[in-house]
Amino acid sequence: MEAIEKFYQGERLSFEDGVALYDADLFELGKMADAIKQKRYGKKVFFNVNRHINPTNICVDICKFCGFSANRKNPNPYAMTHDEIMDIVAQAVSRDIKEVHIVSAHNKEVGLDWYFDIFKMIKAKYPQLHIKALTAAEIEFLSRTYGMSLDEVVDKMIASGVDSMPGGGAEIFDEKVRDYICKGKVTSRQWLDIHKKWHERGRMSNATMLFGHVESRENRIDHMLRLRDLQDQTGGFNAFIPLVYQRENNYLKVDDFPTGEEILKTMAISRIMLDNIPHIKAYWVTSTINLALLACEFGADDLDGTIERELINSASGAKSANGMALDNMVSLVKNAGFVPVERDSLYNEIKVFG
Ligand code: V47
Repeated sequence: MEAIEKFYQGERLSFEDGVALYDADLFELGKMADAIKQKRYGKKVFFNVNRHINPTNICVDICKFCGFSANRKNPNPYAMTHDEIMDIVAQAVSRDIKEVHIVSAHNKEVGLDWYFDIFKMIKAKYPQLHIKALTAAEIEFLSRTYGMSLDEVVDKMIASGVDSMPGGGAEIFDEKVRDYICKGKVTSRQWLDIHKKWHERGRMSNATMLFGHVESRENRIDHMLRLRDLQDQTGGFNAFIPLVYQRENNYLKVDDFPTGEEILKTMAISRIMLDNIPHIKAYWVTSTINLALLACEFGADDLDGTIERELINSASGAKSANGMALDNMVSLVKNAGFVPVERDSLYNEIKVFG
């Protein structure tokens, strides 16, 4: 196959090459992706000791795939107080977490300061803690709701103590699919523009892709290439995270779900196509830990983290609500034949579990 020959000649692959790779043998793709991974990181598999916090599920936007936001199917609206959030952070800090990952729904009732005071309070009390918070979708919502420019919101994040941006809200960039699954929220162009603004301020972020629903293979490659183009300009993405679609409690009905083979191919192809993004995260929450560990033989090098509590993907069926204990994470990674490495949010190594 021409795409494979180009790969071994060290050439950058095109859109057509990326689509063609899906017809290659899974193990051939695995060999290619693993070669990249091993050259960069050997047998290391990274993870973070972190706490995910989802402070509210009340949302003005409607995404068909979302089982988290309060709606007719899921009528349990909540918005945490700052005291409740600080209690969660205090308990997590006592367990030596290094990062809080804070993602909310688009809640008009709580006010602008409710969002930013969360970060200010955490940073004031725990300056050493890395705050990864506000997806591009939340940033666009705040800009739209409070008449602020995207630049103003981004500057306010930095002034409030946010260190890096998570990759959520990217879904699928193809405008037709995006209109079908999440019309009305951040557009693809805005998503990329917001990350560009963030990178231009010297900050790092991640990028996700929600796959395994109504999108095509072509849509996935197009998504990856839009990210690769931005990364060529800014170098600000740390990790690419393919999120496997979870199907429960939502309004996006899908007949065919991706097989394990399709998921692993997507992981491997993302490692091959995204030659300029350092890390590929196999997010165990949406792929299951077993498949995530297997994905580490197909180009992935990172598992996200211990998480402690997760509400967005588990609302749609992922078995991740209570996170994973550190010991468990370490022994699973070791048993799979890898070297577990605890990292910080910017991928500096904290501890190698030899
Ligand atoms: O933006 C929502 C996705 C994302 C479903 O940056 C769903 O390190 C699957 O972005 N099935 C939030 N996915 C999670 C996220 C994330 C997770 C881990 C690490 C990082 C990072 C970012 O979850 C949303 C949306 O794309 N999502 N519903 C669903 N039914």
